Amino acid sequence: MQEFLWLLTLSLVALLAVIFVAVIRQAAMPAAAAVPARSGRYRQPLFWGLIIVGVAVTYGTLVPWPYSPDPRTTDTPLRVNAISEQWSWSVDHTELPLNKPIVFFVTSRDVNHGFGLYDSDRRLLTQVQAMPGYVNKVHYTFTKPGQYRVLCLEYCGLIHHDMIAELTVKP
Ligand SMILES: [Cu+2]
Repeated sequence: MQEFLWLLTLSLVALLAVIFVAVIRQAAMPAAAAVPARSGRYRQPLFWGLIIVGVAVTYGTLVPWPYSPDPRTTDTPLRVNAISEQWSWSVDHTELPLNKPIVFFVTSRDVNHGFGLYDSDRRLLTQVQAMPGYVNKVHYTFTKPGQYRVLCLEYCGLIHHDMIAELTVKP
C-alpha cells in the first residue's frame, strides 16, 4: 500500500510539474492567445468541483481521526502513559490487549521527541509529538497480536536511533 501511494505521489508530482511548465510557457504569450474564450466557461465548475473533491478526500482519509476517540466504539479506552527522555521511552503497559481501544498519553521529560508506533513489518501505524510540558493523546486499537515498537520520530540527539520501546499485543 505504501509503495502504491509513493508511486501515486510521484505520478501526481510529475503531472503538477507538467502543468507548471505549461503555465510558464503560456505566461510568455499575449493574454488573448493564452486563454481561449471557450475554456473560460469551465473555470468556475472546475474550481468548485476541485473544492468538493478536496473536501471529500480530506474527510475520507482523516476519519477516524487518531487524536480523538473512534466514534464507532463506546468501549472505554485503556490508558497507557508513554514518557520520553534522551534517550529512552518509559511505557507503563508493555503488554497490551487485542481489539480494545487504547489511548496513549505521550509527553517528554526534556526535549521534543516523536512517538511513532510501528508494527513488526516496520510500518508506521500512528504517531504523535512528545513535548515537554504537554500531554498529547493518540488513540489506537490493535487488531493483530504480535510485537510492536515505539520509535522516536524526531531527531533528539546522539542516541536518538536507540529510543525503542517493545510492546506485545496478546489475544
Ligand atoms: Cu529522537
